[in-house]
Amino acid sequence: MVLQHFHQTKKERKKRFAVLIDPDQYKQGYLPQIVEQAHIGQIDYFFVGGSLLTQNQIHNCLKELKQLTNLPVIIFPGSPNQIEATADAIFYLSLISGRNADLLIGRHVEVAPLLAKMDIEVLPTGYILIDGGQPTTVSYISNSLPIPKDKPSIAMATALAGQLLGMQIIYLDSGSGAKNPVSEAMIKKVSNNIRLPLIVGGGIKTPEQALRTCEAGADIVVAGNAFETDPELIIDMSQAIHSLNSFIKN
Ligand code: 1GP
Repeated sequence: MVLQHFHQTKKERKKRFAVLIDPDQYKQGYLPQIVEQAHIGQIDYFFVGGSLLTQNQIHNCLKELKQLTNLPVIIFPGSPNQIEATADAIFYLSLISGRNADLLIGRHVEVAPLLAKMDIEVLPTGYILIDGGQPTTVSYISNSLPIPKDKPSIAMATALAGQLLGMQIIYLDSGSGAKNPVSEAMIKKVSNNIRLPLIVGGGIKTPEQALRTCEAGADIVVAGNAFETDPELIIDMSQAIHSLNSFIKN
């Protein structure tokens, strides 16, 4: 079970790495290359999805990915049409940094009966969008205001509210392709105040940034954009993140 693995990660103070695959990048020969690097680098999870998909490839992408790997594949959905039973789990994302009712609860109501019948693990997730220095697809498409990057207290209060509402995971994101990743001060403030597994992503382009993200308190780091031009970076980033695990005593 994915959620159990996330909670165990937090409990044991381990660090995990997820590679995000954008189904719009999917074409013949794309996945084997990414998966090979991911296996060599011993990543922990694949996330699949995007805030706006234009190529109608998520079905084919997930099907091929499941054939290529035994690692957990988790849908990171931008909209209800990204729900597929082929994945192991799906983030049930509530955009708690925004005030767009549709993304707080509306779409969830629409898909709940479908999800309840599907054989897929549903991960109740408080999704918090942080200003990454310029508008991203997710900030535009979600029609919501990201939390200012220099306001860690707002991020902390938002994450705590998510925890009190019973969400099981907090996802801090500056959006795919963001200019700046979430700041260490903000990650620290959030992770010091919650007991839930914390996923952090958006604009992480180097192993050093990934390492700093973990050191600041992220339990799981996610990156995707940077690998579209340089798949081999997956190995270096994964090694940087996992290097911390040897120093962590249970
Ligand atoms: C997006 O956090 C993820 O939700 C990954 O961002 O594609 O910028 O690595 P990048």
